[in-house]
Amino acid sequence: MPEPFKQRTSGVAALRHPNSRMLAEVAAGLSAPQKELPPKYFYDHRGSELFEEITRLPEYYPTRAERALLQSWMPDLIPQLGTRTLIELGAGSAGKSRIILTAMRGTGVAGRYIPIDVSASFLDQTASRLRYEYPGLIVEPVVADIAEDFVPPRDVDHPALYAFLGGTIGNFYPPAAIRLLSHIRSAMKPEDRFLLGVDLRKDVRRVEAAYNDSAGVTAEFNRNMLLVLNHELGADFNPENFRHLAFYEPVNHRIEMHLVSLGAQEVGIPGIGVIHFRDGESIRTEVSCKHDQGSVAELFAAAGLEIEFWRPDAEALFALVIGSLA
Ligand code: AVJ
Repeated sequence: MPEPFKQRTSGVAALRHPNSRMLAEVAAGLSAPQKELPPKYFYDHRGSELFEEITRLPEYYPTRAERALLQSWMPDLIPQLGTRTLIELGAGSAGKSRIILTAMRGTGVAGRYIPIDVSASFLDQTASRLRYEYPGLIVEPVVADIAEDFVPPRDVDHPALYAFLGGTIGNFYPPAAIRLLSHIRSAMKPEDRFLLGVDLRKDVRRVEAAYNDSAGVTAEFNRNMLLVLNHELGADFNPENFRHLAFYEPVNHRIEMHLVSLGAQEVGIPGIGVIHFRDGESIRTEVSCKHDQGSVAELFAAAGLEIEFWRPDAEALFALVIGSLA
């Protein structure tokens, strides 16, 4: 069984310390006036499990809404596009990818599936399960950080479908979102398509409830990032000393998740030093930007893409978008 291909990190420093990129990002983020950590660090094995749990919460509508859209649309869309390769960014456990893969199998093509994720352990599990469930499907997982300079895989069978689902584009500040879309666009041939899942702007209470679930899973997911820093960098965060905060920021149309320091405290991170927290000071751990057709059209236009189909669900909670070369 092939090992997932590891995208090489550039620079000499990256070779000296396996976590040097993480160390540099954490150092930069925690020295900013608004302390900030990249949301990709939620997803160690435990974090990926907690996210799976979030997707099953009654308050967390995006996953169910997106799944229903995929189920109603892919059986028609995939034969229409003639998709032969599915390249999925941030594949996770590939629950939703199965809907697309099943539609591909229905058209009689053997097909290739290239799941790309930061979490190697989840990817390995997913790849072996899918090889078993879809005999003949070629599964070629890639471990890569799509938030970095992401190089889309070449040598795929066309027409290819690049999928970025779950509303994860919302975790990217607009300039970074445009960079990522541009990278995808640069790999696309005219017959290829881009499938994007976006969470839509809606009633603020509905959105805020999705990030403040009553079972406290999102709070645990948020605090798990501190455990990731402890494991990966030898930091000495006590997650109990931080509380979960998630709110809608209407100017930029986004949810912000923070970890708020309970009291003044100091945290040591080897290679960085001592980080001071004032009482009530926060680390922003995630933004989750919410969109409408206009905001997606703007991102697409800036990346050389255009909207071919815009399909929201009946409640306008979530939308699937098909992009093609502009
Ligand atoms: C998987 C990135 C789309 O932003 O809604 C869920 C992650 N954060 N609850 C999102 C998340 C808090 C999720 N994405």
